[in-house]
Amino acid sequence: MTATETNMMEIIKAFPEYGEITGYKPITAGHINDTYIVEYLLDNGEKVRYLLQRINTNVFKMPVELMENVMGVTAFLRKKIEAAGGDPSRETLTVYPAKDGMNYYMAEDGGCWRMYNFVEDTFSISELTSPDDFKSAALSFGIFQNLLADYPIDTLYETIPNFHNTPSRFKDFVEALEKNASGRKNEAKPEIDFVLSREKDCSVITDLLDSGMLPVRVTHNDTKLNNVLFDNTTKKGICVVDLDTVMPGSSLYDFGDSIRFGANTAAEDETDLSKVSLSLEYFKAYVEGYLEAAGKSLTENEINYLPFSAKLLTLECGIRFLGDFINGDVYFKTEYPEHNLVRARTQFKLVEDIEAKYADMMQIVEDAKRSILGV
Ligand code: GN1
Ligand code: MG
Repeated sequence: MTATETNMMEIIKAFPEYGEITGYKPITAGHINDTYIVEYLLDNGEKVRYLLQRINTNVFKMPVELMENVMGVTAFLRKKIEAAGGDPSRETLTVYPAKDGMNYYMAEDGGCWRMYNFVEDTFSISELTSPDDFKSAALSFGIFQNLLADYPIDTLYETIPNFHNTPSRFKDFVEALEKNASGRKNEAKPEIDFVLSREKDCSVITDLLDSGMLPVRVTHNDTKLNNVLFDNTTKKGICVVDLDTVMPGSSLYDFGDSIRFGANTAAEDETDLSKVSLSLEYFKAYVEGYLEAAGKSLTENEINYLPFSAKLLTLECGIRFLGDFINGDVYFKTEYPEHNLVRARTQFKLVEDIEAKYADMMQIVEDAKRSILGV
């Protein structure tokens, strides 16, 4: 059953009624969860909005643990933001429990719902028009990482095991090929070869983590540009959202995924591949913002592997899109039958372009190290 068919009023009323419910509408962003804005009219005539989300339990098989992670992380962030004189109601998400006091509501059809504040007077960006905005996103994600640097990492559940473990993603992909559940394997021969020829790349970051050459950190793991809210007035990034995948990981996952999405000169599902490329200008802006915010706490290896992480996270995402195409579109939301294949193609085109521009990317990191960190 899709969310639109479920009884939305039953779900809305499972949460405290802040006033008269005057309406709700879906937001279509995101490939995983279903999101709605719910509006209430307060007694004093004011209107307030909240964000109601159905957690995709096909993807997040541990919603209870996921919500525990979110509660822990948001409480931790709130304290730090308050201590720094910030406004936690705008600079982090707040979970609003259901009437029964639980931090989620399990609907009769098994749907798992939770409510957040809606951060008013903000906007998100799905396509960049200026490197400054990307630098601002980098500052937000860098600050987010810094704020969580002393979070008790052992208390975090790994809600999706091996989320950015690329060798494990590669293995899943090979299994998908063997099963060929959709029967569409033959439609993607060049793309499949592209993946198989890059198997060696897959284990670079996990090997460094395993050998202790990269530190394990609390990471966001889904650092798409549209997971930062920008303030309408200052136009600066103020709040990092989509905390479902906050887990132990590598800073390189967050950096690489940001570049994969934001420094692509085309949309993730652009069909004209000639438009897909890595913008060195945007890459530079992000490197500078990220090093400005988090550079002092990064190790030399973390900094040196920044360009590689952009390539690997792009490859990994392409592997996941292509794997889902071959599995029959069972994971990501799709709008048309070839959608996952189209997405995989943009990722692989971007990987090729990153490979072509690799020396320039290394140079940009070297220059930023010198100018920002003085090393
Ligand atoms: C999914 O939910 P959304 O759209 O932010 C996915 C990410 C992918 C991204 C690709 C839990 O993120 O890992 O990078 O799509 N999230 C999950 O656009 O799998
Ligand atoms: Mg997400």
